Amino acid sequence: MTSSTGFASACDADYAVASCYRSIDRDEGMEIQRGFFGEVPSLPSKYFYDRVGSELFDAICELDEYYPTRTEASIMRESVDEMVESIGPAGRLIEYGSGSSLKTRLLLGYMHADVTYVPVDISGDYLNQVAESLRRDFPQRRISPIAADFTRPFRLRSSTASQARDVVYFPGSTIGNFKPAFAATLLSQMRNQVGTGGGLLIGFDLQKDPAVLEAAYDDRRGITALFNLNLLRHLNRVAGGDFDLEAYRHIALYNEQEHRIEMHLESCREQAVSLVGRTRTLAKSERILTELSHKYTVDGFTEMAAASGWKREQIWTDANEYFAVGMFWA
Ligand code: AVI
Repeated sequence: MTSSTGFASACDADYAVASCYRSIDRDEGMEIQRGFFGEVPSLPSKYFYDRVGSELFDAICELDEYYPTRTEASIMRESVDEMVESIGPAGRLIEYGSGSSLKTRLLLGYMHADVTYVPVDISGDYLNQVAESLRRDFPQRRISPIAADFTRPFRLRSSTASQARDVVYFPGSTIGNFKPAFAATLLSQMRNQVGTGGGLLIGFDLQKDPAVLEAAYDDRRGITALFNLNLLRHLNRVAGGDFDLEAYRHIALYNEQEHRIEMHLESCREQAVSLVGRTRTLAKSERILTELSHKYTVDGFTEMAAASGWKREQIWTDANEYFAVGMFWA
């Protein structure tokens, strides 16, 4: 295992076996440092997703309280015909942060046989495994994975099908995990990638009763708490941290002004913590911000998309109006 920062030397010896993810690079080390040693300590949410964190996230998706996954799945099942018709004969379906590509299987089953599926994910090994399994299950489809961190600009190969358009698929309300200014940057990046005439099929979570939201991010079984704490364990392994996992408490609160869930880890005592080669002291009850999850209105999201060059074509929601899937054109 190599690292340009030398943080890897502080990792557990079993890292290579225990995680299918790579170690951090210099930019990531700087990003961690800026957040954790800033005035209000924060940690990048992407470190939730090592192997244990991905399994915990799968468990979250099954929780009674966590409505987004099943609600989006039901919207997709209900309206997949309309979505596929609206997409038309796309040349490529490009999925940002494809992970297990589970949600895409439904779409792929219905889409035109000539479509090329381009899953984009940071975890190259996992991406290739998923691509192999998709090739077995959809032998007529071309599967063309790209290992990339979609939060940074990356290059798509140029399309071989000159007539057909490219469509970005971004399900799961992951867009909500970015501050609106960065969400708008990502939407512009997608718009530039597909060019004029390209499309965007995107899932986003809607504003609702704060009690429903807080329960979704602070479930009775404590799975979300484990998911939150696992971020510290992951950073202990890849960024030379020495967080004591017993000394933090999971907090999830809805910020009504900013329309977002904020997840924190609250320090149960005063303690010194080392990370990326530096040390800071956390006071008793001081909180580390670990995740934001923005909730939109359909009009608010449409406005943000319009400012990034997207015109709304259609929005599908569930009966409670908890979640939305939108089709937009460039
Ligand atoms: C991945 N993302 C859309 C989830 C969300 O709802 O914001 C992450 C999550 N965090 C806690 N529970 C789920």
